Amino acid sequence: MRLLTALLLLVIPVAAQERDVLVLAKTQLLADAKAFDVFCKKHAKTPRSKLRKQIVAQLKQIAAAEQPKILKALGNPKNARSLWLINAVVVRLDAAAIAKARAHELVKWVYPAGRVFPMGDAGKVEEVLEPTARKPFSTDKKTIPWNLKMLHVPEAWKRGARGDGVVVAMFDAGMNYSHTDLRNNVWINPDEIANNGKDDDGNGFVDDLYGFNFTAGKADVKNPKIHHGTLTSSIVAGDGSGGQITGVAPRARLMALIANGGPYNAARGFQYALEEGADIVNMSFSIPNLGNVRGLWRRMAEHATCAGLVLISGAGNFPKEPEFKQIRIPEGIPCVICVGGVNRRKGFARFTSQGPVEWGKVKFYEDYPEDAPLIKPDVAAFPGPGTGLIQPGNEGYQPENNRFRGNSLSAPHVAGVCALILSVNRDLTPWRVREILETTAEDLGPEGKDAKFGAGLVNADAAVAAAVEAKR
Ligand SMILES: [Ca+2]
Ligand SMILES: [Ca+2]
Ligand SMILES: [Ca+2]
Repeated sequence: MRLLTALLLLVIPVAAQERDVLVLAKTQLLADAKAFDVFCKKHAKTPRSKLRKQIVAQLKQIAAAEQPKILKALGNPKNARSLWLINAVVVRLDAAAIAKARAHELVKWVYPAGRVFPMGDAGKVEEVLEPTARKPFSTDKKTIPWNLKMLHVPEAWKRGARGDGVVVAMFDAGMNYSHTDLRNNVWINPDEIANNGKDDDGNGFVDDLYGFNFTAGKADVKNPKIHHGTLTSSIVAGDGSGGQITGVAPRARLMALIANGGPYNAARGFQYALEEGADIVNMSFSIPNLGNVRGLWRRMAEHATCAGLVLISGAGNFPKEPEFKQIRIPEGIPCVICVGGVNRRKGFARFTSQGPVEWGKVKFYEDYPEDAPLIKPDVAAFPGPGTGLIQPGNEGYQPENNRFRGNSLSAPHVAGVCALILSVNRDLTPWRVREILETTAEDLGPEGKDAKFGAGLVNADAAVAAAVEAKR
């Protein structure tokens, strides 16, 4: 009897066939596959700060014009959620309603939405950090790990590039913001009062002090079980308070966003980053086998880039996958800076995914076919083992022979270098930042940009010099 009940419970939701879908509307900021490159050319000289304002406003306008009509056509479903990064609504529909939505003239495509986070009690953040006055930056009596030295980071600091004024959003598994070396660099939402159960700044999220956990609908971004985001954050902006400067950009700010679970959560994360003033997003995830859904991710990434976000992701650790399958989403998206892995001897880190990437069969794009693919990665950095890292607890460092390795560690090096670049030239567009990274990198392997090293090992000093030069 008990077994029968269990079976019924399993069967009923399937029979109802309701699922969360993302209904993409017809009108989008970028009309077709070529539109992103056209946009970049058109806005070659537009300051990034102006792009942010202009494009966010334009995206919201596009969403407001079409979505009420689509929702009406769908019978105004309960709990519909609107997105503006892309013009789309997320709704729970049964099979018949999905078919109806697909056929509607204002609907471009219907995608799976992934997990949709609950909005309810957002809980409390464990520690409320008070903004503190900063001491002048100094490397005196501080240790600097080999990986930062090999990327010529200390020379870039000497030029005055330390990440000041730049916010890096970490799309990761959370962050221990209490660590001695991170706490001075945590982004703090200036208009949100912590732990009062209210959305004081009216941005749609209750008590979002350091970012938000979109996956669980929670305010706290600390994750005592998974240390991944704490380690990646320390490579971006560990400030050396405890004696070792692990961060490439020791004066940048870290925004913590937990946005895994699918495209809906990621879209909310991007929107949050755009509205709350993040400049860079470091993405620590890699999703395989998405088929046409790759196009949805590309659309989100292209729109975010148009609005002035620099997007970065590691190449992944899947060298056993077949050609074209090793570099996934989001790092396989043309506008996302994909970071490959180099070992301490400047050789290829063998656990690293290689390009190229194809887009030949992806709905709405159909460029970069297998016989003329996209070269990825774009640049390379150090995935470990043995890079300078903090301990996941509240203080201290990993030993120099630590075994942490993976391209989740190579990407934040580049996110840090991008923060250095933007700290000396804030208004560079994301595509110009990427161009500077590539043209100043140290070419490795076969001559020119290749499918193992991209344009080569990033050189922070040369990149910062080029960013200063670009101002003139
Ligand atoms: Ca809020
Ligand atoms: Ca509050
Ligand atoms: Ca090369």
